[in-house]
Amino acid sequence: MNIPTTILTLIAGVAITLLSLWLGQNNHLLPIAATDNAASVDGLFNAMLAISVGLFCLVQGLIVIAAIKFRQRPGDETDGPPIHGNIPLEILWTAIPAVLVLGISVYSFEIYNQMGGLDPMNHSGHIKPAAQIAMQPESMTSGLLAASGPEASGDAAPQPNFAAGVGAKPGEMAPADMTVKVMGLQYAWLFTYPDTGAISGELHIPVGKDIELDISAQDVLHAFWVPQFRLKQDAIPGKTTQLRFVTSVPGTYPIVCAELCGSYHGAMRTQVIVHTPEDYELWQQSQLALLEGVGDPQAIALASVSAASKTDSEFLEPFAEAMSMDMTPEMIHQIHAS
Ligand SMILES: [Cu+2]
Repeated sequence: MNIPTTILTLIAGVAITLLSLWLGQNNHLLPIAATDNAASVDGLFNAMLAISVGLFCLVQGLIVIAAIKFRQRPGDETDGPPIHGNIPLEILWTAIPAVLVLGISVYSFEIYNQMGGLDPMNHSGHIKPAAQIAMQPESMTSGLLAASGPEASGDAAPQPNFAAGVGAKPGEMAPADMTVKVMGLQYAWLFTYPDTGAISGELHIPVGKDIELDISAQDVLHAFWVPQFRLKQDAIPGKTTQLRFVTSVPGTYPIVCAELCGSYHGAMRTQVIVHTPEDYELWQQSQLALLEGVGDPQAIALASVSAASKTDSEFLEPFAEAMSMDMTPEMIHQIHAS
């Protein structure tokens, strides 16, 4: 049996290509895709994975073949041939990665642009003068911000000054179906719904609607991340950033802070509940009912989610219970002190 090397190489090439393309489409590495823009992000990921699988098989395959074929035979004490370079080969292995990297860059750039990440109309995210803030009729967060100064206000006037519009398409900045103000603070997320005045520690949105999140931070940098939405946006004190998206699958998904923001950063998690329209209606009614007779909904919501109103032991206790550890407050105190 004597198959020419060219045929073997061809067969190997076809096999590696097929394997790469198949794994690129069938890797199941990403969580459920719950927004309309997720498909394009997944397309990019799958394309990069296919290329990576192909390169991995090629490089590792060549190493294994070379290790077997060119191993030292018994009794062979000679040196290998003195090879000093191979210009065509070097050009080839520089050109191929260069083309790949350029291609992936253009592809990523295009998707980021589709999602509104490069929208120049939205690029004036500057800090507002304090006087302007003071004149804002509804400064949703003014009570929260007493300690951090007026520039940290997350207000979104009709003429927004967003830093970026990831999730929005350039030229399609028509008003969203629904806007929610998102405030990151050590160590919680706070969601304000301007249409009802409701405030919650979890994000509730209806499926299929064009949602705008106006994101800001009260104290330090945070990052609002929902893996299932394939969206992540910085929460910056003194600056409003934006996410714009349409969800496609009802469900409950985690919201994760993706920026190391302090000692309990790892606990800065909540969830987004994507409701069916009927469920969302019910939730909204329940919030309106709650709001009646409540003096300061913001204070109540804040107290329920914020570490600021708790001692360290109080804050850590639920986590200690979750780890089924027999922790006394003294032990928790010691952990924190060390
Ligand atoms: Cu955080």
